[in-house]
Amino acid sequence: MNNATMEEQISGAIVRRFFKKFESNLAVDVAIVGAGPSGLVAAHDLASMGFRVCVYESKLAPGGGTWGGGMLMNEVVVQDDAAQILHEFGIRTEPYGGGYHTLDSVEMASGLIFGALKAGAVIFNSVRVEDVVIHEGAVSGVVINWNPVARLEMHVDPLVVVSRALLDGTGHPSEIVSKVVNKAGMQVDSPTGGILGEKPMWMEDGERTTVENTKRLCPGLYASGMAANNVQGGFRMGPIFGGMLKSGRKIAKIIAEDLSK
Ligand code: 48F
Repeated sequence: MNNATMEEQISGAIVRRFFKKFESNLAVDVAIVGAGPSGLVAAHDLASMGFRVCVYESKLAPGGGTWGGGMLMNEVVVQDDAAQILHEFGIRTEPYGGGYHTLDSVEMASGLIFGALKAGAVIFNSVRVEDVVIHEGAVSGVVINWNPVARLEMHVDPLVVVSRALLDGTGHPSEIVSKVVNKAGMQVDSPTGGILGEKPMWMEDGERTTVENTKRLCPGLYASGMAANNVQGGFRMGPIFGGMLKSGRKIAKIIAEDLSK
């Protein structure tokens, strides 16, 4: 090692440390798909409670729909009661009046990511969850591959990580629940047993139902944020983020209770 060139040392450091991180997370308590605001709050809360938490994010930059504020104007709005969750991450907000706070979207995205990591969650970015593992009627893990492999449609087999709980935080498409319903043919806890699909814009109702719709869907599977709303047929709410933060907090509590039984 001492005689190694700088090039060997740097490459070796990255490869060894990455594979150490990867290998120690082949079986986790909670696998979270999607590093949007709801997934990141859930990751932070569950890791803070001592659970082994891995987040898989298909994009290079975690943060989901946070970065762009509203129509690329990089300010975010949250309700007064949700601002407290951001303050716990050390993220600053400014009272706006009318029951709302505003904050910088870049501070929100970076603060949520850093908060989840500092709490002990591990984030694998550029990794796409392409399928789920089912063992005897229970959702039991994720099938993962590099997102560039998926985007280039390369014929490359994936790897698998087993989980005690799997959270769909994939936002509007609820991709993971879709695999469970449409590919595995399983029923989930919704009015039809399937995915009702998101309704158009109604901010107030969408914010309320996002939190109400956040729940365990079947053994081993949970949904938060817009994924939860899509499954239960809730309205979309656009650039107001309090419901996402509260949804992440709610699902972390539900998962923690289930895993502690
Ligand atoms: O959509 P997203 O930000 O999730 P969220 O927590 O928050 C929704 C809000 O951002 C916004 C809104 C607020 O009012 O309506 O839309 O519900 O983040 C979802 C993340 O999941 C990733 C995706 O790249 C995004 O960063 N993702 C989606 N499918 C996969 C995935 C997949 N199969 N594997 C890995 N990551």
